[in-house]
Amino acid sequence: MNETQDLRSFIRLLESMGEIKKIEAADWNLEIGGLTELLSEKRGPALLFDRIKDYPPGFRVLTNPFRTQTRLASALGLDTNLRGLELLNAWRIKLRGFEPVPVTISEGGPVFENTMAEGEIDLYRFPAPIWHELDGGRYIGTGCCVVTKDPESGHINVGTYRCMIQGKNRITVKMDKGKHGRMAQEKYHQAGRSCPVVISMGQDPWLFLASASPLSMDTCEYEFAGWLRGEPVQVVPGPITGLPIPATAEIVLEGEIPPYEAEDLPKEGPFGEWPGYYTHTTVGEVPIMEVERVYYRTDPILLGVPTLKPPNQYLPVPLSAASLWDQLEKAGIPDVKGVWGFVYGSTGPFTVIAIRQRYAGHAKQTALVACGAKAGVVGGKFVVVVDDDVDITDLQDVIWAMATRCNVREGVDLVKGVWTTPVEPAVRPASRSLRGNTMDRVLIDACRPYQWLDEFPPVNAFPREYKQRLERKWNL
Ligand SMILES: Cc1cc2nc3c(=O)[nH]c(=O)nc-3n(C[C@H](O)[C@H](O)[C@H](O)COP(=O)(O)O)c2cc1C
Ligand SMILES: [Mn+2]
Repeated sequence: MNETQDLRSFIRLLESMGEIKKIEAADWNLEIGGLTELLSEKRGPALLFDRIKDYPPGFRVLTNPFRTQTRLASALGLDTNLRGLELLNAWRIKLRGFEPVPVTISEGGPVFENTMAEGEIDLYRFPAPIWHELDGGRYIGTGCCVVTKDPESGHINVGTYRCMIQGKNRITVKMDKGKHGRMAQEKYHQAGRSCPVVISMGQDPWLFLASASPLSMDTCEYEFAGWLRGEPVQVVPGPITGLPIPATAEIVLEGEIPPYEAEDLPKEGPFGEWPGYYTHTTVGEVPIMEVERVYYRTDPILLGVPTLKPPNQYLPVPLSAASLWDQLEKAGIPDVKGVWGFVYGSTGPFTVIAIRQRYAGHAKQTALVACGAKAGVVGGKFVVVVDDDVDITDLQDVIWAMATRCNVREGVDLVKGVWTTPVEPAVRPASRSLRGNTMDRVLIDACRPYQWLDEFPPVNAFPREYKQRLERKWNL
């Protein structure tokens, strides 16, 4: 690779593919968010906003970077003609070959072209949008990468957690409990120390994908990004924290999260979240970062990846379904032919799994494992298991299978009290607990009953191959 692989080279690639549109003079207050949602609905091009109202030309925002399967496949280094389950499966197979690619350390980089030092810091100098109508503030961090270091092991973690501007030099960083960055932060605070943090607000797409992916605790997202893009990520030790800063990032904040009491923390949210609601607004819960330095490239580009109401989502295929597929196989479920999700900020809320049934109880076993497996648990509610003649990426086909093959009394189960996400809308506000909440699961076996499979009525549709022959014969 001759060219630096940064956000700018990705934008040039999108230009050469005809997959990006420039928009001038939009307002950071709702218009950028509205246009992002509209073009996401249309599965349109990526959007590069320039000459944003109230801001100097060159201070830009990029949104919808991966909204089409062509763009996503290209970023994942896969065949850009792959679609649906084939694209998901190609990603799953590629993931098996993951080998960490360590970072290289350089002395400087474009990110240091401009600096705001203490006293000069003003986060409002960047065109952070109000993304959705009821948002409680300006979210500068949506397509962001939060870098932390475990004080015991020295392990570096990079995670995407939403960040709201709370003042010229203060932002809340919503690392939910159990997330890797949060666990590192808690260790510093238990020792009475501040947690050093670096946040990149615009960076190459591979680092963002790594940062937003559910990787294991011992995987460093920088090393995953290096593998994904085929060359090491270049980092520069942060002048204040020593934490690795991506050399070609667009905007980077460096500072710390001091130990806090609940009364020190402001209101966070509301924010239009991935299930499609403004659910999780809190006061006194979300950690706050004191920003001590800001570094940015000349004409910086903020990467905006706002969560949107389903079926809009920043990815055109539910990539996390690949992890659930693997976890089912690791749990010993044979003949899983595909996994898909329909409310896929995560696979959980409505998961569909196709199997080739091999024995009595196979379908129930699949549903039980899926509702507890790590990759299926977040926001989980419905797990549907179907035979592999059903196209699980087509909701009509899934509903047809549920409506016709499910023998309701035998095929539907309720599992109570499973782990869930803080953004679950169906937990009453007064019942929300700081210790987290649970949600029940409905397991739906929509497979033809294995015990009398041979007696089940045949499907009333011509085979696809026959119809393809007809198409060719009559040139249809
Ligand atoms: C656009 C976007 C926003 C996200 N916002 C949050 C958030 O505010 N809090 C959170 O805990 N996870 C959020 N996530 C999910 C995390 O990025 C994801 O769980 C990731 O694996 C976290 O990294 P970690 O496993 O190293 O903790 C978001 C993901 C995306 C794509
Ligand atoms: Mn991690």
